[in-house]
Amino acid sequence: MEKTLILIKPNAIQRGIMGDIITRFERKGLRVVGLKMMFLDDEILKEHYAHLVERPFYPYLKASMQVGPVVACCLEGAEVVDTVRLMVGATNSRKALPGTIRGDFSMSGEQNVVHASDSPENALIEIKRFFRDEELFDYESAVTQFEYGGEESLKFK
Ligand code: IDP
Ligand code: MG
Repeated sequence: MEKTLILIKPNAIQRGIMGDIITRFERKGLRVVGLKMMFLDDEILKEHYAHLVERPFYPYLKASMQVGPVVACCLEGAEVVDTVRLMVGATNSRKALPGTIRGDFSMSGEQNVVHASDSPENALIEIKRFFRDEELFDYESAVTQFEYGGEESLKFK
């Protein structure tokens, strides 16, 4: 099944809401297949935010991502990239709809608690950026038959 990459940002860890964020994804029925805490160095951040390094706010973004550790999380599910982007909400948390993670947990456009991959292509690249193969776990779930219909189980293998 499709996978996506989440980063729980340092601001969320400092504020003590990483558990709430992971719980949202678990409750939705997404499977956690990789999870680790790490510090991000200059190199990985430059790569991860390559589309933003020239923007005036990049130094602030960089500092905010290095002020403490992040938790990297790989989630699996049918069409999970799009589903998670919907759950996360708009980049500017003040515009993110109530019910989304940013809409419920943040007031900032920068300190917006989570990163989520924006396309299946980028998800593959980002998962490789943050996880080695042996850090991802392929395991059976006892409840898959209650999470997806029979036709979906065949379609989204
Ligand atoms: P996304 O996280 O919703 O995919 P991107 O445009 O990829 O949004 O931006 C990456 C991150 O850079 C955002 O999550 C946010 O932390 C920060 N960022 C984006 N735009 C701004 C801005 O205009 N001011 C300050 N920080 C920004
Ligand atoms: Mg982005």
